[in-house]
Amino acid sequence: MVPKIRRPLVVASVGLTASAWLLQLGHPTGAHWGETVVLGAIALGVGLWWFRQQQPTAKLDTTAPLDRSTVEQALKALEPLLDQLEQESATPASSPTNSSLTRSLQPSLRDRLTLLKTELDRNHLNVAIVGGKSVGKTTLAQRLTADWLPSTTQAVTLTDTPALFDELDTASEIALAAAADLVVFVTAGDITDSEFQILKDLSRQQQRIVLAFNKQDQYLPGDRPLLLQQIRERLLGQVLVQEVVAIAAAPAPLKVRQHQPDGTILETMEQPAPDLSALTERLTGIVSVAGPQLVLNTTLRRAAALKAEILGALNKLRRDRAMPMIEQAQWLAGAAAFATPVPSLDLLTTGAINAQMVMDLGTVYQQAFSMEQAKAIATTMAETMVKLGLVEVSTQAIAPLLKGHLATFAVGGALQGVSAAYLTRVAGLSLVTYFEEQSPTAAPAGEFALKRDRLIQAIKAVFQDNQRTDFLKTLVQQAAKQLAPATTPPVSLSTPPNVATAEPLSSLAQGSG
Ligand SMILES: Nc1nc2c(ncn2[C@@H]2O[C@H](COP(=O)(O)OP(=O)(O)O)[C@@H](O)[C@H]2O)c(=O)[nH]1
Ligand SMILES: [Mg+2]
Repeated sequence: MVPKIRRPLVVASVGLTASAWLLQLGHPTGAHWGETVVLGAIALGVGLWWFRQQQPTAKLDTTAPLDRSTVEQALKALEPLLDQLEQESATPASSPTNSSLTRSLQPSLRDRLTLLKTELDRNHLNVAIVGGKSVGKTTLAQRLTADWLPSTTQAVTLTDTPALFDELDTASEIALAAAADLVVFVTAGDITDSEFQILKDLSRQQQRIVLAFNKQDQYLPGDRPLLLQQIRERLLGQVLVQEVVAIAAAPAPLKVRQHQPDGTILETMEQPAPDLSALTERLTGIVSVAGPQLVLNTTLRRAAALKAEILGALNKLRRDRAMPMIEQAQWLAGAAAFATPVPSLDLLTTGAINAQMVMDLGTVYQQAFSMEQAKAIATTMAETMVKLGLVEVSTQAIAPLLKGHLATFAVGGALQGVSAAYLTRVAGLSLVTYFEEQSPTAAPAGEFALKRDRLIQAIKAVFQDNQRTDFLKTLVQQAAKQLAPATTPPVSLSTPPNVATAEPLSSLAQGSG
């Protein structure tokens, strides 16, 4: 078999990568070290995109070692969050299924924190071998197990992970890699965009990576140094230059032609020996020197992942409580606008954003503010929504959808009713998004300060998110039932039954501010 020769494929945008790298170097490490972590890998519901946006760009910094007390503090900081989660799920939830879900979730979160604390003293190192399909991961794992592991004094477990890019579940594969102390990232050619993205994610999580450029035998000897150089340049800022090494875990047999004395040619197959020396040298160097450091890094990464999970559980619990409140306020506002139509621009100023809703949501999210402050927030939101033109945009989107749906009752107030319900919903969801961004534990009373810019951003984001026609259609369908005359009792929807048609006006009178 003639070895397949591959031509250099790597086209590195060196200039760009290098300058991005320099920019990263300019960043101070800051107190957020490690918090960037697994958030990207674990999807935790709607609120988290916000957190992710706020993450500072972590820099690749192997020169400033993480000290144990930083990690201990990070672990300690999880305790009040867990306490908060426990405390809030102990109070009866609006729906029994929710509370039982969080109850079953919590022991494991608490246990995981306890376990993480013992992890600080772990001696054993976990090395994960990751990479794309058929790049030689399994072959390499077998070779390292046979040839390298016995020679190291450090206790090491090697894990051969299934392919990263099988389209199976990249996120969970990244999470797997993030859980390891050291990643051997295997590639067999140029770095693809998805490989680059994953490497970037891992290095942002302060994951130590050795990149093994495998199947060297597939390239002409003269091309190999240049290829290695190109990969190193492409990965500047993600993987240290000296951690990018060239190997051949299982070189293909070579056909050797020998001229015989009788003039014939004898063809034989020769099996070249595997060449892993550059890799094993690096691995030995790293595990013998950096072991405890790697363990600290892993523990901090896992602490951040656990924090994200706790916050996710807390936000889920709070959302489950907030949603019925929003829906209630939404139909109250809808019913009021339906009964007493006002010019559409006045929708918001006439209490569509109910200060009581603001107050109630604030309580769910441990935001201690007064009714006066709740009213101020409601006013700020109404003004913002008017300024952003949300009233026109939504009434224009809703009007055509009303045709055919609300034939059964007066159409006059229908547009106003649905619009008011919709805008109230947007306001409620915006507040939820905003509150999720704030400290999850209660601030002392009287210290509440509204971050207006963030609230405005939340409104914009939520509005954009809810502009889909299918959502508006559902709302119109629900409105047809919620706002219809009492002769057609509302079918049970996701809204609580007490938000029926009989008492909206009186309730609104108590509730609006
Ligand atoms: N030519 C060549 N082939 C290799 C090398 N390493 C592994 N392979 C082959 O690549 C194929 C895929 O290897 P495997 O270890 O199963 O890849 P995995 O999917 O990443 O686990 C197998 O046929 C291996 O023999 C190498 O260094 N050179
Ligand atoms: Mg494999």
